[in-house]
Amino acid sequence: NSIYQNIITSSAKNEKLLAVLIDPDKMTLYAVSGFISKVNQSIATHIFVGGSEVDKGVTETLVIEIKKHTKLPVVLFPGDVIQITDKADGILFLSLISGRNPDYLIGKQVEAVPKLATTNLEIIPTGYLLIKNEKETSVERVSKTNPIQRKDIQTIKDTAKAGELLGMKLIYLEAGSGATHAIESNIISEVKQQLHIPLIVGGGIRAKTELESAYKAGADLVVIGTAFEDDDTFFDNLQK
Ligand code: 1GP
Repeated sequence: NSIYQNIITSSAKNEKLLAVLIDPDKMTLYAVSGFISKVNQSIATHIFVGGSEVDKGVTETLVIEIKKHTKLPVVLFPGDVIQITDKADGILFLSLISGRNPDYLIGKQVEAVPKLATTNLEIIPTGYLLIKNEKETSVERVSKTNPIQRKDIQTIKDTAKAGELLGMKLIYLEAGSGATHAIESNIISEVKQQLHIPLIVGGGIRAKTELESAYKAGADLVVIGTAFEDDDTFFDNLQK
C-alpha cells in the first residue's frame, strides 16, 4: 500500500500533493504523450483517471498509454465499475457518503468486488462528499444525489467525520468537475481540523492562488482536471 503510505507521510510532513485528473472521455490517445510530458515537468505528484460517463474499454487503453510516459502513480477515480482496470496502480474506492442513493453508497462497490479480485490494484477506501455548486455538475446528475449545501458546514463536517469513523482512509471534498466555484477555505479548514486522515479537495480550481489557498486551509491533496484540459499552459505556472 505504497500510494496511501506516501500520502500519509506527505501529510505528516505538510508536503502538499497535486493530482492531475484525466477524464478518458476528454483525452485522445495521441494527445497523451505531450500532455504527460507537461505533467512530468510540473509539481504534480499523482495522475487520477476517471470520469462520470466513460465508455467501456476506454479507460484501460488510456491508462496503458499514460503509463508509457510517466513514473507517477496512476490512480483510478472511477465514476463506474466499467472503469476498473488492473493497468493502473491504485483505485480510490469511493462511497458517495454525502448522498442517499444506495447504488453509490454500496451497490457499485459490491458490483466491483469480482473485478477487483482479478487485479493487484492498491485499494484506498475514500469517503466522497459532493458539495453544492451553483450549476448542476455531472456527479450530481449521474449519481442522482443531493449535494450538501455550502452553508451547511456542520453537516459537511459530520459527514466527513462519519466517513473516518467508518474506517475510510481518505476524505474527498468535491465541488464537481468544472465547478464554477471551488470549495471555500473555511469549509476545508473546518473539515480538516476534526479529521485524522488525509483530505482531498477538488472541483473548480483554476488558478495557482486557489490551489495555494486550498493547501493553506488544510487540503493534503488537490485534484485539478478542467483547468489543464482547457489550457495546458496552466502547467507553466506549476513547474517543479
Ligand atoms: C473532479 O475534483 C475533480 O472530480 C477536479 O475538478 O475538473 O473542476 O478541476 P475540475
